[in-house]
Amino acid sequence: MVSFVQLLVIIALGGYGDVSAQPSDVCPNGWIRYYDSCYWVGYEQQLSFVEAEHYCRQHNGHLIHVETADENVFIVDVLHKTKAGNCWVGLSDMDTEGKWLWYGTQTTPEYTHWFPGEPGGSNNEDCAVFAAHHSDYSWDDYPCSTTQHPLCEYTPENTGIIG
Ligand SMILES: [Ca+2]
Ligand SMILES: [Ca+2]
Repeated sequence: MVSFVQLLVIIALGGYGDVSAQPSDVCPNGWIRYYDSCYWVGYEQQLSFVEAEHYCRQHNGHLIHVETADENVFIVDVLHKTKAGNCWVGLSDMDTEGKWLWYGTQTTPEYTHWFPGEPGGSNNEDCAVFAAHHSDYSWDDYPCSTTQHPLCEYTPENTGIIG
């Protein structure tokens, strides 16, 4: 056990890294923290996929890359609580039909949460959304030119290190 005084010293020295860092220390105002990332849902914006990515980059982020089931569960919980409409997932097969890649890094997803039967839209539907009409916001492929809410992810450097 760490005594209260020891804990104060540890906090004062920043010795506990992530543990002593509160979300407000790491994420920009209004962004939500989950592990090493910060998230922002553009509830006021409805943008095409590329416009949405641009919007996120203006805020030092990118459209969300969902690496794990835990990350999906976390963000879906946020979408449920806020009754969000469709939001873009930063996942696209616009370069090669059927080859879905995280946009920007062009990496192959290890985790996806497609609705059963999706993606099914062929060449017309090359961008992924958290689909609000599915009870668990599982993913559908939509035309990239449709307008949906941006859902940005930002990973601060030196997460948890203060000063
Ligand atoms: Ca992520
Ligand atoms: Ca497609």
